[in-house]
Amino acid sequence: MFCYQCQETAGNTGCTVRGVCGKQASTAGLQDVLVHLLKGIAVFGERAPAQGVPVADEAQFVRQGLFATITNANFDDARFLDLARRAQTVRDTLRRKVEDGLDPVSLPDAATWTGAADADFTAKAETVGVQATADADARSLRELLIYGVKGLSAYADHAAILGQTDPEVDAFIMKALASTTRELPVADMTALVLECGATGVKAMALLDKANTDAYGHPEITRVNLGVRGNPGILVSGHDLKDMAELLEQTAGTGVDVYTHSEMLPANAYPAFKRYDHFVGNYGGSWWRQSTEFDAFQGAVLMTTNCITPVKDAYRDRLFTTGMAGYPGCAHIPDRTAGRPKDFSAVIEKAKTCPPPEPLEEGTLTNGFARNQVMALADTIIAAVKSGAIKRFVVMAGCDGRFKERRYYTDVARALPDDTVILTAGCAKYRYNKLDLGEIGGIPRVLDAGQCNDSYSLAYIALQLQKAFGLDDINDLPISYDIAWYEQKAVIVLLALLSLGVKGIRLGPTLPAFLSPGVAKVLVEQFDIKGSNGVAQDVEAMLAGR
Ligand code: FSO
Ligand code: SF4
Repeated sequence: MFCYQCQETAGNTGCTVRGVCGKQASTAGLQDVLVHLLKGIAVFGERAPAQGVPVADEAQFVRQGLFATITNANFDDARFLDLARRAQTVRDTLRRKVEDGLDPVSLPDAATWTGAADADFTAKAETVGVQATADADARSLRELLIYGVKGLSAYADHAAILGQTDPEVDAFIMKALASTTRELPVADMTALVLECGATGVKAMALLDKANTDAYGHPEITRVNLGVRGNPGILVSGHDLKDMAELLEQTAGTGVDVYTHSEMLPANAYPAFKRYDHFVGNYGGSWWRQSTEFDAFQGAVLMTTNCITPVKDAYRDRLFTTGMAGYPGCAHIPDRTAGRPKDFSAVIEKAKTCPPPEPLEEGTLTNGFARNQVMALADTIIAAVKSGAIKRFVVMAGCDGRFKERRYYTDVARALPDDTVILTAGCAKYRYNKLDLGEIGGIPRVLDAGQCNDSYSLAYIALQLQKAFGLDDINDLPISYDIAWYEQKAVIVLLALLSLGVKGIRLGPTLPAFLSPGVAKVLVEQFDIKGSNGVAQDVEAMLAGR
């Protein structure tokens, strides 16, 4: 196996024996084969619009297939084998619809290779995947594009689940994936990476609309961190529709519902707050789940990533759904014919469990997505004009297991009292429970929600730019100190670059998939930087560097 798609890749070069995330070599191989076949679908999907052939279903399949390969989403070989077989069928059916005028000789292997026995798929993994591209810069740009498209697909899939799709986003996914089957000049590959960022902004805007149309605008909410005496279900991941349906199905059952990790922002949505049995948030960041799921004692529902290797202590009470999966854990099937998912197995399991052990007490203030921040815009703008707020620091992105991530806690502590941290994603768990105080009633940590809600941060920056009458977004008193882990952070980064944001600090390490040549381009064009340590970074950010 060879995988270097996330920040925790072995030795910051690549996982070659088993993933640091727990991914087995067999799973990595099947994921590579699946991505290869999805590229084959894209080769035909790219042609379809010009021939008047609709590809909405195929695009959905591609989005979901890519979503399943995101770090920590799905560890189940059987699911990947099934997805790979279905990918062949989707590809070959689409080919028949668009093959008029197609030169079969010019087709890449991804568009034609067909496996029959399970062993064919396993063997195919040897010849596809990251290392199939020999040139270092071409490989780097291809993978950067693929990881961006994986993140894009995750966001677009969340929006699609709520009924919102954008043919332009889907067309770009097809074009981008198809491009990776061809030898292209570096300039064309770089342009595609930037187009990916611009498409990411569209997808994030679409998801923001989908979430807020369905569940209202997040509002300032004090989220309870304690527990009650009933059995409970702990919901993790990012899928709000799963949350909505589970809340509805648990009402009146005597089972309480709590959020974990990236589901924390669900507490701030009006549509969810009305449920009395929605108690609050339990625990912290995704990587703490091995101890926190143990202590929770009840049923756990993983709606997306991040899953860590499942311990025996809670294996029989952990359920996956959507594109998430883990061998040996029960999976809640998808919706059929517009009917809600059936969470009764999760609820019945919860009823047999003791209530959660308390981990902490008190509350956490949440709900500063774009609408809520804009409601406070006058106060915020006045505070900037008076000098009460000197600088905003965007510390969005992901959290991770490694102790170097203490850097983000230390930066939050070291930032002076006249700075405000804007955050989204699980990166916030490094500092969201510190008492960093307020500035004139505005908390010094404004949490816009999940990484999926990063659009809010871009929106806030663009509105501030307008309010201050600035031509350049980089003239705002905003610094970016972004933490990345997996591929959704890649699309957030590319989206910020496409908006013209320069000088982003990216940590805790720069991606292993950036070749020296590609890293140089990012530094020269966008002034992307790594970290120089807490003191130096804070000083530089306060000086606008
Ligand atoms: Fe975190 Fe995991 Fe949301 Fe990621 S829980 S790391 S960027 O999957 O998706 O922020
Ligand atoms: Fe390694 Fe990350 Fe890939 Fe897992 S997702 S195998 S930790 S690079």
